[in-house]
Amino acid sequence: MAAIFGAPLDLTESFRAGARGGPRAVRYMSDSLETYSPTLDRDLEDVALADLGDLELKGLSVERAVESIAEAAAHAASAARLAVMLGGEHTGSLGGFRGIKRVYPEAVIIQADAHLDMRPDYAGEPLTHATWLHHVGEEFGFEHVHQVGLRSGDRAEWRLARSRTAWSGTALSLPPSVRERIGQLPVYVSIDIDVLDPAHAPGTGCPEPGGATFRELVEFVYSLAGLHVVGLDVMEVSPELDPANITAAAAAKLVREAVLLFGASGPS
Ligand SMILES: [Mn+2]
Repeated sequence: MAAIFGAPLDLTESFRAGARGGPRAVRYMSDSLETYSPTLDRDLEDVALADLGDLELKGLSVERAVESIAEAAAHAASAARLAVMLGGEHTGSLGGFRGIKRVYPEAVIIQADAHLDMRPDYAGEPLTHATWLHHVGEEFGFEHVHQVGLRSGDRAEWRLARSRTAWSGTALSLPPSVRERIGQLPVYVSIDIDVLDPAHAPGTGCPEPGGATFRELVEFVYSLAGLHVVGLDVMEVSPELDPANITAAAAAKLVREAVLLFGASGPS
């Protein structure tokens, strides 16, 4: 079983806003998808799927909104084998991981992102989509942080990532030794859609050239089969920047494959 909720957070974008429209756009584009995945030979019709709707975050401070997301993520992870969050700006993933930690205290995080998101603050603001992972590190330990697909950050972020995290790499893959250390610990996967090349995901606040194709990203998700993935998010879809909805289509298909891979009962 999988439980999905939307977190249309859009308070701290550093460049272009619009991620509040992400959950709605991803649901809309999911209508064009088949329920059957030929790669996985599984069908959504065989998976119990609960859509818990979108959180009402309007008018909340970023701290209150993140806490509200944490409650929703904990609820979803308690109710289902897989909790899925549709963003919304990436700051919401601090709430997503907090909520997962309440249900699975041993959980680790794997972030797929163009950006390190490890600044201690951004333009004087402590909690933004450029700093949320620093908060994760401070609250839960940087040794629980794994990052892939990286290609943008300032010098201090790279230094912090290289010296303190379990893994921070430019490739969209985890080395076998890192994967072995994760073992069967519960895993939260956080996907910033900007890990994709802007050609594959133009609708996002901070596009960063030199990224992955959709096929490479979905192959990365498939490569996580065998890990105990209990939570997943797809963040930073900003549909107003992408009238063709390429970005939301990519996010919707990623979610379908993840739900079929990690949310189906039986061995995964
Ligand atoms: Mn990013």
